[in-house]
Amino acid sequence: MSLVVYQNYVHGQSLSNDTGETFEVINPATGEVSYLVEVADEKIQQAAIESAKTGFAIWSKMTPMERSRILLKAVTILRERNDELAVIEVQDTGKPWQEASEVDVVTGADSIEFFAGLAPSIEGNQQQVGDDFYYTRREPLGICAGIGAWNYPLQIACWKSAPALACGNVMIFKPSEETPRGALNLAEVFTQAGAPDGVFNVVQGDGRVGAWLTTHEDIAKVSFTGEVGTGKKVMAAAAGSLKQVTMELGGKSPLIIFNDADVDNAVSAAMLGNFYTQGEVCTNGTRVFVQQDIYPSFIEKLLERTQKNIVCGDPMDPATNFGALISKDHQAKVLEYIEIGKEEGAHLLTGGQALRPENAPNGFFVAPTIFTQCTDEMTLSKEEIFGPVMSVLTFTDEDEVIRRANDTRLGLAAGVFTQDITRAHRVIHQLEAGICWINAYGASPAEMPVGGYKMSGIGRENGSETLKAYTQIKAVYVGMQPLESPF
Ligand code: TXE
Repeated sequence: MSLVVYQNYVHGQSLSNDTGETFEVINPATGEVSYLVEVADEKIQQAAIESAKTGFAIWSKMTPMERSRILLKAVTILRERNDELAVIEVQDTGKPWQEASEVDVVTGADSIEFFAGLAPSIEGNQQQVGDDFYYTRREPLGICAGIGAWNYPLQIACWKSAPALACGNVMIFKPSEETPRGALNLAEVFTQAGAPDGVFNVVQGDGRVGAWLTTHEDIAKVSFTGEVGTGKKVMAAAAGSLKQVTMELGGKSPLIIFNDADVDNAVSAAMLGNFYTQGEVCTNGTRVFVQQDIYPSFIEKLLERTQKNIVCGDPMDPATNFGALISKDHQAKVLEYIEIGKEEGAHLLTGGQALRPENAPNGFFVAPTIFTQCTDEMTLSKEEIFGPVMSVLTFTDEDEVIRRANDTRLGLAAGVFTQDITRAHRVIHQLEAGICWINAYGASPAEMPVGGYKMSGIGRENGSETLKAYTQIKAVYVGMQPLESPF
């Protein structure tokens, strides 16, 4: 049976490339090729830029209310198509249906809804300076590029396009080559909602197409989600044309459990922060610091719930809550980290092996894995693994754990569990991280700005703060008197 071939999305429709070059997309739960996708070649790239210019000329002249109405129509369509779109996220990512049907489309739509609501509130200001005065206008940047990672394909496309389009910009978006379809679906939804052609174009391909987006002169800004190493390349390339950048990068975030924490809650956080989306979440709390006295009960409950409550298998089975890793290569990378952990002396408490569930025998699965007796110097404690591998460390006092938690060039997220409210805030205020939770972990509502400190990122997504990244301020000075001049 011949495979379906998906294309690039330019000017409100699919557009075929000239070279005929395609790449395969694998379903991580079956190991089989799902479909092919045409690469954005020279023709597509040029067409995408011309289309974006045409779209911008119309979209940026619409009123914020008109843009808001179209974005809200897109939200309605996304929510109506929730389940159909969630299935595609499962097939592309290997994540459980349980998650995709509840989180991926919902949180993408939430972000578009949030920024659609803010669009009409964008305003400048005016001040008198004697008889003269000045006023400011917040104007769009123009063409923005979005480059997505593969763990939340549709959500990332929504989170990047929402503020950009709300402010009157247009976007050319490149999804990860591992998960191309979510962005194509979003493009169709924007068109169905009434967005003018060229407002949201989708170009397909790997880092080469991504690199093109970061260097093209007509692109004003790049919003990137991915690894730190790639983020550095993106930022360096963007410097050539002084593009603005938003960087949503990786992390190796601390989750700190104090002696007085509610142990069941703390175990929930550790499992959510390491096994949800089979560990492929950038904000994961993969360094779990447990204070000495609570350690025995914490470990006992953690092991019991990990061995009893995790259902690994066919991600489309509603009972599955733990899916396949994105690719065979990624599965091998995670297994390699597990071997390194053993060699460096960490104690493997549970997991550590590839899995072959009966209902998905050919998928790329790795067992939920917990290492204890970890030290700060171990590779497991220093490098982002981006898989279901939890590193448990112990600590004695508050100052020690804060110092150790901050002892990294990364700074994406952090969590603190304690019933002592002053300690919770005192500690979280000292942690060098941009996305923090107290007695919670992972929640990321559209209202909350998210992004990293240090090497984990630049700028924010979601939250009203993010609007500022998608407009530029023009100041206009108005002379009310004859102009004085010494000449
Ligand atoms: O990243 P990659 P992946 C991070 C997560 C992990 C990574 C996993 O922590 O580190 O993303 O995603 C394109 N110029 N986050 O493996 O390999 C590539 O084609 C331009 C953080 O996808 O960096 C893909 O589309 N683009 C995040 C994208 O970059 C290039 C939440 C990412 O690829 C390129 C989710 C180049 N030279 C995941 N090379 C957060 N902080 O919110 C590759 N690409």
